[in-house]
Amino acid sequence: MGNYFQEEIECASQEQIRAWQNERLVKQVKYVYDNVPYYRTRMQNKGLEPGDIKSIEDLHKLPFLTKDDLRDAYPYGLLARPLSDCVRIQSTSGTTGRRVVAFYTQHDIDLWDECCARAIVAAGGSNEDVVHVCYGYGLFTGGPGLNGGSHKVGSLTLPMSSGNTDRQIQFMTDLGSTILCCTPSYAAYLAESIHEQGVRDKIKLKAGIFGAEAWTEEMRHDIEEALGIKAYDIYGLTEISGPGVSFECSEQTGMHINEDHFIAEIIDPATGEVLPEGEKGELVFTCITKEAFPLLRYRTRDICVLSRKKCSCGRTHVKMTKPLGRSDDMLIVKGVNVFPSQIETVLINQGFAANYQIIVSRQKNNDNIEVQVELTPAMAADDSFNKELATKKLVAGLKSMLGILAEVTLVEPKSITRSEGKAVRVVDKRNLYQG
Ligand code: DLL
Repeated sequence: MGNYFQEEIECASQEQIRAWQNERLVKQVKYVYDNVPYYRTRMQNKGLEPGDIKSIEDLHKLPFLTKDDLRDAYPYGLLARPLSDCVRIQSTSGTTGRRVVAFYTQHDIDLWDECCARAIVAAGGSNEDVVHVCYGYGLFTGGPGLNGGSHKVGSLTLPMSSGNTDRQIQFMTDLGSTILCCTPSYAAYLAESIHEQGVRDKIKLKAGIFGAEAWTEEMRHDIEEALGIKAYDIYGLTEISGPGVSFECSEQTGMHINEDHFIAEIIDPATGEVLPEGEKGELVFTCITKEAFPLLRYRTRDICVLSRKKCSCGRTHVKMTKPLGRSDDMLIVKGVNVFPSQIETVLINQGFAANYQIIVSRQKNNDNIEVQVELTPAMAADDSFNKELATKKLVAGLKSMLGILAEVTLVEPKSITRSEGKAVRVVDKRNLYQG
C-alpha cells in the first residue's frame, strides 16, 4: 500500500480508536479550557468544568462552535498558543466578509501533512510517484496541504499551483506526473485541454486526488475515462486543518475520517441533537491533537452520513459520504466560497434593491454563475439610465467582491418571482449533491 501506510493506526480496532479518542479528548478539553478564555467562558456559561468531560460519552455536553463564533473571535480569540509558537496562517477560500483564519504550530503542520500523506497513499502513492499539485497555493489550504503530504510520502512533488493550463500539461508530460491533485472541475478542464492538444498518450497519470468542492459520481466517471486514472475524493476544511480530514481509499465508497485526530459527530442541524450512525445530518468535528487552533464541536454545515461498515481496504476509521448538501446558503463556485449576502451587498451598494436571483450552472464541467438583477422602477422609468454601463459596473463590483467572474443580466421590475417564505436566491442547476 505504499511506503507511508500507517497500518497500526489506520487499521486499529474500534476499541483502540475509542481509547485514543477518550484519552485525547479529556486532555484537549482541559488544554483548551486553560488556554482559550473564549472557550472557558462558553463552558462556564454552561456550568461546565474540564473534569465534567470524562470520555467521548460526555462530548455532547460541550457547546457547539460555529463559523459566526470564529468571526466573532477573529483574529486571535480562539488561539490556544502564543503567536511566537505559531508558524503558519491559512484562510478559507471566501474572499470578503466571511474570512476565517486558522493558525498552526509546527506540530500542527506535521499532523496535517500526515493526514494528507495518508490520502496520497490511499490513492496508491509512494516515493516512486510524481505528485502534481495544482490546487492553489497561498492562503488556501489545498496546495500547502497536499504539498506537505507528498513530501511526507517521499514522492517527487510538483508545486504547480492553479492556472496556466498549457504549462500544467507540458510539465505533466515532460516530468511524468503520476498523481494529479486539484479540484474536480479543474481536473475536468485539464482533461478537456489534454484531449484538444492530442497529448493523452503522453500522460502518465494513474490517479487523481480531487476535492474542495462537491462533485458527482458522473463527474468521477467522466474524469476517470478521459484521463485513464482512478479519481479519489478528499475532504477537509480550513477551520479543522485543511484537506485530509478524510479521504477515499480503493473502495471509493466514502471517505475515511482520520479518527486519531478528529472526532466526528452527526447532528440534527435544526435541534443540535446528536443522531445515531447511519442518519443524515450535519457533520461536527472535534480536534483532539491540534495545538494552535483546536476547535471543539465545530459545526461544518456539511450534511452527510457516517458509516462503520467494514471496508475492503482494511482501514477501520469511520467513513463519511460525500457531502450531500450544506445547511447554510454558501455556494462553492469554481472552488471559491460564495455567499448570496456578498452579492446582495454589491447590488445594494450600486443602488439596486435586493431583488435578484443567482443561477449557477455547469457546462463541460466548468461552473458559470449568472446574477439576474431587477431594475428598480425608477431606473426602468429613467430614459437616461444606461443599462450597459450599469451591467459593467455590477460585473466589476462582483469580481472584486467574489474574486470570480459573474455574468449579470438586468431584468424588468417585478419579474423575479417573490416568495412568501424564504426567498429563493439560488438556483443551482449543477445537481452536485446526490442521495
Ligand atoms: O476546501 C480544503 C480542501 C482543499 C479540501 C483541497 C479538499 C481538497 P475550505 O476552503 O475551508 O477548505 O472549504 C471547506 O469545502 O466545508 C465543504 O463544504 C467543501 N468541501 C471540501 N472538500 C469537499 C469534497 C477546503 N471533497 C468546504 N466534496 C467544506 C464536497 C467539499 N465538498
